Parts: sequence; C-alpha cells; structure tokens
Amino acid sequence: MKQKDKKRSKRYTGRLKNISLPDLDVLDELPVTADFKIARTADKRHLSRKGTMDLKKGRIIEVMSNYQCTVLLDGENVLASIGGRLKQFKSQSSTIVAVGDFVELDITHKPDYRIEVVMPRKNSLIRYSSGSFQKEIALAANVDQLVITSSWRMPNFKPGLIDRYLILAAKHKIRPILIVNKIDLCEDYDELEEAVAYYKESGITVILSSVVSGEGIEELKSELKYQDTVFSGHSGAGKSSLIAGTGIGAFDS
Ligand SMILES: Nc1nc2c(ncn2[C@@H]2O[C@H](COP(=O)(O)OP(=O)(O)OP(=O)(O)O)[C@@H](O)[C@H]2O)c(=O)[nH]1
Ligand SMILES: [Mg+2]
Repeated sequence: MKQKDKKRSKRYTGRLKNISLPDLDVLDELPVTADFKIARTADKRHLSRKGTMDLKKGRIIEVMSNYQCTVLLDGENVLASIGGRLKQFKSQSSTIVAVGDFVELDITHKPDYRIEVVMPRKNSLIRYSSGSFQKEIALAANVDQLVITSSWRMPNFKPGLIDRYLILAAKHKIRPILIVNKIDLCEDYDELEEAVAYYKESGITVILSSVVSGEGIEELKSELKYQDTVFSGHSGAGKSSLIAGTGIGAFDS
C-alpha cells in the first residue's frame, strides 16, 4: 500500500469514535449569537450617528461633487454633504446622486445636513464615461419631460443630434418636446416647416421659438407647468436664454 493511501484509510474509518455529547442544558446558558449581536448594537447605539438620525425628505437641485450638493428642503435651498455609507454602495455608477433625486437628510446637526438615503428613481437620464472602464453618469433623475433644444441658425439645425436625444427620451420613457429656437434668424419659413414636418407627423410636440421676438415663449411656458423638465441640446442653441425667458425653474443639462 502506498503511503498516501495508508493516510487516507486511517482518516476515513467509516465509523465515529470517541464522541461525547455535553449535557444539553449547557447550551441554554450560552448566548444565542443573533440576540447577542442585537444587544451589543443597542448598547453602542448612542455612539453611532445612525441611531440618533432625524430624517427629513428633500430633493436634489444641484450636484457640486460626490461630496456636496444643494437640496430643496421645506421650500429652501440648503447645502448638504453625502453620507459615507452611501459611498460604499456606488458600483456601476460613478455618481451617487443626480439632480432630481428624492433623498432623506439627517437634520440632527443642522446646518450640517447629510444625505443618508436616496429614494428609488422613477427614471433617470444616463450617459457613460469615456475610457475602458465605462461607468454610468446619472445626469438627472425623476424627470417628466426632455426639452430637446435646437436652433435654426448659429448653430445650424442638426437633425442627427435631435434624433439621438429622441432615442434617449424613448429609452427612459420621458416625454420629448422639440424646440427650434432663433427663428428670428430664419429667412425661408417653408424650409423651416419642411425640416420639422417629420417630427410633427410623428406626434412630437414642436415649438418654434425666438427669445429675441418672444415667439413661442408662452407656448413653452404652458408646457413646462407642473412638470420636471430637463433642457438638452447643442451648446449655444439658447437653453439658458429660454429658461430665463420663461421664468420657470428647470434643469439645464
Ligand atoms: N438671435 C437669437 N439669439 C439667441 C436666441 N436665444 C439665445 N440667443 C443667443 O445665443 C447665445 C447662446 O445662448 P445660451 O442661452 O447661452 O445658449 P445655451 O444653449 O445655454 O448654451 P450652453 O450653456 O453653452 O449650452 C447667446 O448669445 C444668446 O443671446 C434667439 O432666439 N435668437
Ligand atoms: Mg447655458
């Protein structure tokens, strides 16, 4: 018999030997692990922030970094930091909170507010970071509609970019609204109408606007009422000017 096989046959005899069971009453005196843990946590609760939290609901208005954001709390904008425990859970996303997120703030150490809970999102607009480890970057959360802002001139009307935003809106089940701004720079209205006919036929709300002449601003205003809206589009198309023109708060991505 080989040395290896001898060892194996010694170890596995097939019978239990020299086993003695203690008196079962002894087990009653040992603390059950779970109960023991709960008691220990209760003991230390006064030392941890978690045990003394006073949570209040708010909404993210602006994200400055992964450490700080502005939160709308009881109709007032306050600065808040992001709780350390939340940072442990970020995995596929490189952002912890996004504009529009509903959160719970710990207000115990007011005005040192801390975001402790991020509520589940109805939807979110996401883009991916560049590089080999592509991570999600949440641009906005809990959005009702996406205003795709284009301009007729300066910069020129670009259907390709509009279509990309339309796909994004469809993917996230967000209502799209197409704006063609700067129509005061338009010389041929037939050309303009022809360019947007396809979108109108597809059932998309199209607004032709000009911040200069004021055309389309009232129509846009009525579309923005009671809706959480994100403005997207080419740089210089007039997003900021339109938001200022309507005087209604909106998220400008
Ligand atoms: N002629 C004309 N100019 C406009 C109109 N709306 C905006 N502008 C001008 O276009 C320029 C860009 O407008 P913004 O509102 O800053 O554009 P934006 O989309 O916010 O640009 P980014 O912040 O870079 O993305 C500004 O000089 C505005 O004054 C318009 O209806 N007609
Ligand atoms: Mg702008």
